[in-house]
Amino acid sequence: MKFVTTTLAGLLASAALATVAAAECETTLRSSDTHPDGYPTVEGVKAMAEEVKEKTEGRICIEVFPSSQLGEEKDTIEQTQFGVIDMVRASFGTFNDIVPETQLFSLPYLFRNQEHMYKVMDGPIGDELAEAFAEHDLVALAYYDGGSRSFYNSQKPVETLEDLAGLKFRVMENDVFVDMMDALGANATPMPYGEVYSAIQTGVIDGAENNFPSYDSAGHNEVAKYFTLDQHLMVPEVVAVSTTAWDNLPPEDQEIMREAAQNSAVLERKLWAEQEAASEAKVVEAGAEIVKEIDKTPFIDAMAPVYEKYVTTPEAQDLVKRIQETE
Ligand code: GTR
Repeated sequence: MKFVTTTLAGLLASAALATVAAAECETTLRSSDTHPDGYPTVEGVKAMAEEVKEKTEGRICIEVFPSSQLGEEKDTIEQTQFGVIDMVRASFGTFNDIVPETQLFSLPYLFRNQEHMYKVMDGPIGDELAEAFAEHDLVALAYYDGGSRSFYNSQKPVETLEDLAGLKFRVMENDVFVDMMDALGANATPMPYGEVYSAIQTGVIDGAENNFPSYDSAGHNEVAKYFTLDQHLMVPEVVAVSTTAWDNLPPEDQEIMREAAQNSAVLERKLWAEQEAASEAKVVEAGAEIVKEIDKTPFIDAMAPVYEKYVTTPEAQDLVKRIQETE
């Protein structure tokens, strides 16, 4: 799969096409994604759009705006809450301060592996969380895969926990991840995704943390070649609709949207697995040095203060236990 770089001409052409397409539709929902065309999440929502258009016989169109065309992730979530944008695909990490119920799902080393995460998100716990989204003017339609996140930097290979000391990493804009970095003995700089490349390039930060597809598609491998597969985070992603847009849809169309979103999650997860392998191979080919053999135990043990800080109430303790005990 190839990522498409957005050019002004391309943007104008797609805007013109979108206008033509939109003319046929009774309702057009604008959906935002920070990633470029070709990225699994973008292709997932596009597949959803196709299914919705087909099943509503062209009444509902979803227009996907990739590459942060509608703004940085946090802003687009807020705009979706206000009904300025209709849909957003984003990581729970960005939702943490906006839908605080997602916070516990963003704890380091919470999910054992992808299967564990799917089991949790596709079961009753995922359904309960969807109800929480509704209290924040958002309808959660499907949970996507965002793989696992690991550290990368421009300075040196990180082989042990001690190697992180003194390095400055960009984290997503939420308190859990800042505390996570403190617990690991490194420095956290929260900033939007779109600023990371130049911040590493100019030495404002030493690195960041993300999955292989983001490291690759955002070009971060060009400025931070040392990648350590410590997999400290596995953060679910969500396709959410603004309650304003949702409430305007008749129940049968809401059902079509839900089903199409669920189907798109199956596709996205398949594309994800392929893209992870492809991106890893691509960055290695381009010169990235990957530390794979790493003892994660010290990293996991270091996270204890983060759990102590965030898993405080009996409800939170119960939820984390239920997640951990999900087989
Ligand atoms: C990616 C995720 C994006 C965005 C980005 C980030 O892995 O898919 O939605 O949250 O990380 O680090 O900001």
